[in-house]
Amino acid sequence: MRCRLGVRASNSTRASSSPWSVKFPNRSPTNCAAESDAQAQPSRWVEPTQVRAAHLESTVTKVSNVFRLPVGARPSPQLGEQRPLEPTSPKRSEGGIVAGFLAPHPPHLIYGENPIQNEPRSEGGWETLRWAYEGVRRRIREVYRPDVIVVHAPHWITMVGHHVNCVPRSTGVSVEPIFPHLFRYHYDFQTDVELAHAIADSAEGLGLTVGRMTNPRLRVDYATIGSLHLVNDSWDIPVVSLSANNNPYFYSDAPQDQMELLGEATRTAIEATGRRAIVIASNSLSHMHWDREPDPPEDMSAEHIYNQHQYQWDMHLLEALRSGLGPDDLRSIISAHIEATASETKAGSLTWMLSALGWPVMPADVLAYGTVIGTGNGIVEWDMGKSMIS
Ligand code: 2X7
Ligand code: FE2
Repeated sequence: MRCRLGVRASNSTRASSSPWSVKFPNRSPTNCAAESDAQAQPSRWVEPTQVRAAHLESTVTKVSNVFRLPVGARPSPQLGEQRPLEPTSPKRSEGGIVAGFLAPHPPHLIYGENPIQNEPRSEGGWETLRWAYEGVRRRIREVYRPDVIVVHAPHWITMVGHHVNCVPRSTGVSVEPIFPHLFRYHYDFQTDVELAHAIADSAEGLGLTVGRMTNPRLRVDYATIGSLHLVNDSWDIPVVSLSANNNPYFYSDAPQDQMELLGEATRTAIEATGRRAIVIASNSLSHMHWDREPDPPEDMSAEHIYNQHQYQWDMHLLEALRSGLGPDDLRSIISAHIEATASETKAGSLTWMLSALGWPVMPADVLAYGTVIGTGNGIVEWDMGKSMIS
């Protein structure tokens, strides 16, 4: 599991040229979904700072070579700089949910892109997934032009209830706890606070336990930040972010009913407030993955799906989505896929999104599929305009 990367770094590899220099022939299978980020630290856990120090030591030359800059002179994001909030295009009159995306968040995709907001630097990698996200960004900017992006993410894990980020402006550094050498992202975004409270009210009205997160110092998780960056790297559209309640995360066979209710509550609130919204589910698919990292991490000769079983199940699920199956079929395929692949969708983001869209019986567009450290990742679009036409 991802956590083990940190464990192994502490022993055999720290003194070598990279903290994770063990090559893939030695890699062993694992399933990070069995341990959530929020719990079960491995007993020989290495402090991220130790890992970072070791990594920085070994990558200083690489960073300065790539950018031809003296160490320390690398450009950094202008933190604290207030940006205007206007959407990129005028508000359209029609409200409601105009599109949904399955928008997985592997930190490697941001690392591979080298955006200014992320501290680590790479030689690229995972291009086909990243290029598909470029298309998503264009469609959001030019076609959907939403007032708000509502995101549900599996790594903001809340122990009691479903939480809604109600902080008007969130700023900080989001760090991937297992991959701090890949993802240290400086974020700064605005929340649509009115819609956030409307979703919370509506979810409470449906009997869900709800929390309203108002602490501006809470560090926003990397799945929320990762997916939001990937769909809108200019951060000029307000956001509402929802947590993953721990229950569906811990029990892979737990019913996803609460996610369905949360989806309904989201839709009701969006319609009641007249927002033009897109909803994004920040979920990878099959979730078995390697626990050794190549050097460099973006060595694409080491990247492939964990096994054929995972691949076939991912294809089965994607085929079901692109065939436009009805809700009952989709529910049972999603659940079987979770069981078969330890899919990250067990955190509920996909179910929440489909429910928010009203379980549309329409073919979804699979824009890309690719693996990241062996996990399956599909970028999928539901254009609700199309569903109204057909
Ligand atoms: O959180 C993740 C993930 N969902 C997939 C791949 C790699 C890392 O982190
Ligand atoms: Fe994840």
